[in-house]
Amino acid sequence: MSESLKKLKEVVEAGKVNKDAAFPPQLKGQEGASEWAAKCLEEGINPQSILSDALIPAMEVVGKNFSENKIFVPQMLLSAKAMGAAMHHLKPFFTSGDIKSKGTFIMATVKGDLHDIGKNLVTMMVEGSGWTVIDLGVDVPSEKILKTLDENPGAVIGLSALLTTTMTSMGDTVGDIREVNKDVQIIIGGAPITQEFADKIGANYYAKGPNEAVEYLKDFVS
Ligand code: B1M
Repeated sequence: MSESLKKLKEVVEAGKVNKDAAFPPQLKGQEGASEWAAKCLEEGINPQSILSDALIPAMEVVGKNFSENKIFVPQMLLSAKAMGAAMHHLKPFFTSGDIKSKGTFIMATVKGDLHDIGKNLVTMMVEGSGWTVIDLGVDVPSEKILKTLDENPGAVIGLSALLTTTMTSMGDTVGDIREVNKDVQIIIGGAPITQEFADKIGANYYAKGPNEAVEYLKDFVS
């Protein structure tokens, strides 16, 4: 792995957002995720490799450290911020899609869930594949999704959940949507989600990652 990719992974794990960031104190004045991501791109490293070889593995380490009580919520949040700062540089590479929109995709992290990194990745990739994406953000109640669907008939819905507790909320959201609209395509994803769960709650498809979501959407180009 290149030295810059290694450094990027390290600073995301450490929660070092950029050079000016005061945290962590031992890295004061040193370059952070923003600078190292820019450097990786300057060196010609493929944006997909920056994502899958440095950023996603860094968040896996962060999750493991959190589970083992080696770090706590504030550190996890700073790592998420650092990942966001790096993704800011990658976004143009993932969103330079076709000019004519292939359709509308409504994306949300379900009610009660504040995790948005995976959602943002799906948003970027789907947008980059030529869809118009309406990103409703995190902690989104079903009413908001239904209102947006009403304003955008024919749209496909994407839902993300990262917590076992918010899987219930995802089930409720899909139930609320199905009460009003039996036919809308609903794609779900997130670390605890499975196809079995998708079948159980009445979603059409479980996408393991953004690429699976993009592939599935190919069948619904308007
Ligand atoms: Co939270 N958190 N967190 N967290 N967090 C996890 C999820 C956890 C596994 C950590 C752990 O214990 N090991 C654990 C959940 C345990 C469980 O439920 N089984 C956990 C917990 C417990 C919590 C809190 C409850 C902690 C607390 O307060 N005590 C709390 C809950 C807050 C809430 O949501 N109400 C909490 C808070 C936070 C922060 C706010 C500090 C921060 C999020 C900041 C942010 O997102 N802006 C945070 C973080 C960063 C994590 C970890 C470390 C990283 C998540 C992440 O961004 N991963 C996470 C541990 C881990 O995942 N290893 C953890 C990288 C991202 C690219 O992956 O989101 O899985 P992911 O997305 C993937 C796929 O899942 C998929 O594509 C993406 C790319 O491959 N995907 C889709 C996702 N959505 C999709 C939708 C699709 C298709 C694919 O189609 C529609």
